[in-house]
Amino acid sequence: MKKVAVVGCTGAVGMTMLQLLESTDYNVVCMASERSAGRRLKVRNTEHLIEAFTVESCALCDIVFLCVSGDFALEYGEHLAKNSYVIDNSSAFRYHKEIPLLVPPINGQHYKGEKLIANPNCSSAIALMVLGPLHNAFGLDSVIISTYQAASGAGQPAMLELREKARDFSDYGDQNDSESFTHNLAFNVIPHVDSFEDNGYTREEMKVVWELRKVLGDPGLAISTTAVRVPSLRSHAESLSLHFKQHIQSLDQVRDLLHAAPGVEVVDDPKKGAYQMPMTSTYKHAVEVGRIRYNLIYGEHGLDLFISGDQLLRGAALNAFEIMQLVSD
Ligand code: 2RA
Repeated sequence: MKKVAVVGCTGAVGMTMLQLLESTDYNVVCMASERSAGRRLKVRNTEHLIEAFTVESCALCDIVFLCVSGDFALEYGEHLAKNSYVIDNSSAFRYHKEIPLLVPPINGQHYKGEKLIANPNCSSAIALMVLGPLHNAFGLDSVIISTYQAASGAGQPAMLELREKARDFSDYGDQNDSESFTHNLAFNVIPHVDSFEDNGYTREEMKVVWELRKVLGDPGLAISTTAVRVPSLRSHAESLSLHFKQHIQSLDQVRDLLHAAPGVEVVDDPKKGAYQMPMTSTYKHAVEVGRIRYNLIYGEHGLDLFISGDQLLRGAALNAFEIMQLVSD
């Protein structure tokens, strides 16, 4: 039986990973800081005893999921990968040339057996499920993405804060009263996710640029992004404006192609109110896609679409879980 460690098991992504592992027969070891060691963690029907993280305990595991900070991953990731497969959810290794950044249904075929593997940022992972098949079919020329990102991306305390602020909200007087965001998120949208870079884009926006290029294997792909935090709880939504090298014969061709793509669910009957929303994509394994139309500028060489995917599942833990299945094969 394979032994799997989840390091950072008390965080939102770590707990989602434990839920996914519950349906497997893997022997799961929960690890966290000394502070949490000895506590019991109940995830659905299973109670786990939390152990303190140690390099020695990880070395006894076949696979180690790192759901921890980038600094922690940088300190231990390469060392742990001497004994185990290490799947790192932080951004620490994503942009290293020799370390694979995997979204298994999109670029899993290029995996060459490396022991340290990076899991992408959530908004990239969600977009790539839809962009991959479209790129293969029509050849992407340029991509413009606007994201609508849920509180869960900022962690478990941020989700709690949003719930509390939404319940307690009374007026617009207290805008800066937040511990998890730069401003109060309840009844608000904030065009600021992660820190600002010198080029005026946030690091979250640049992550999407770098990661799409790496996963699609197209370093010159033209991409621009705007990342916005919105008061949804755990599903991101994204607007995609795409320009293709090839002509698209019909929108039904696009719907059929996306319908056949793994991990994608087409929801596209807008006049009947059937489109993708955080409300409907939450807890789903698939990314919802719809509002499929020709782009008004690029005509039959362009598409506009809207997508939504569960940030903790499709955007993080489920992708890491699929990497685990890939390395276990
Ligand atoms: C966020 N992308 O939504 C981050 C989480 N990985 O803040």
